[in-house]
Amino acid sequence: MKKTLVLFLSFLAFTACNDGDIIVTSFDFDETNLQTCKGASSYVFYKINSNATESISLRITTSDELFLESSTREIALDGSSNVVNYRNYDGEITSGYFCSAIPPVEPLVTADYIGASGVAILITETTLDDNDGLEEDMNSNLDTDMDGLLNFYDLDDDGDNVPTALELGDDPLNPRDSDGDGIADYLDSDDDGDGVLTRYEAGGGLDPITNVTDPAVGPDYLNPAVSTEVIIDEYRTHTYQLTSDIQLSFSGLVLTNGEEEITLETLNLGEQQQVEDREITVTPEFN
Ligand SMILES: [Ca+2]
Ligand SMILES: [Ca+2]
Ligand SMILES: [Ca+2]
Ligand SMILES: [Ca+2]
Repeated sequence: MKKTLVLFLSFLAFTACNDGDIIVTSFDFDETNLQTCKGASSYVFYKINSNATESISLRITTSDELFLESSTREIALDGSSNVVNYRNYDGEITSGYFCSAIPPVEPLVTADYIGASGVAILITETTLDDNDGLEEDMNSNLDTDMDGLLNFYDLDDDGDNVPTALELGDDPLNPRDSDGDGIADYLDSDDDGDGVLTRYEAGGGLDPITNVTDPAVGPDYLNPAVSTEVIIDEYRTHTYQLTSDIQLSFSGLVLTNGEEEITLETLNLGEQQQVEDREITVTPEFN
């Protein structure tokens, strides 16, 4: 006889009956961290409970990058390419159990509930940061130099090939304005106001800072007395930091193990911070 147990929001404990045997599982994953392994064409999200003899895992088969931009994905479980396993073991397991290509033979799986129906909800929140010293609004679409990198992750906001971090001066709240025209250097394409773009005061290179005619004054782009123009319509290489956090939950998850069936209306596996944390390097096209 098939028995169905429906749990609402509470997963601290449940029991399932099977021909007189009482199977007690803690289903206690609240205290443990969500972890992730990424393979060539799959991801595994898993939690190992505190005594390391139970796990719940989700394997998704996809070659998509799931962590490079903010998104909410609903992934239908099908029992094969996208599948949940809730397992008990006869000994402790470690993250290597999920992250190695060939699972270890020990410990043994003593119970394996397979989740072949329901929906996994994966929320990715991605942050991009140019670390340029400015507090910048991540919701702003401002792209001052129109190079395709929005200001909040563009390390050279005005596209003059002088990094913003080197144009702010000592106080980012009162950024330097060398020519006093009311436009701060980091947003001013002609910093010394001599009529020649800063980008064109680099002696034909990509670094205006090192092009110095008069060492007593400094670089030509900050010396209004020198206005030698060499047209250079190229940007230097940009880098920014990409960081992603994820949240994983399930809706309508049905776990089956032979005749036993457990239905979880919702199951929240919590979050993992910085599942992705990498530096992106890009050289913007000049338009
Ligand atoms: Ca930009
Ligand atoms: Ca700049
Ligand atoms: Ca200015
Ligand atoms: Ca200039």
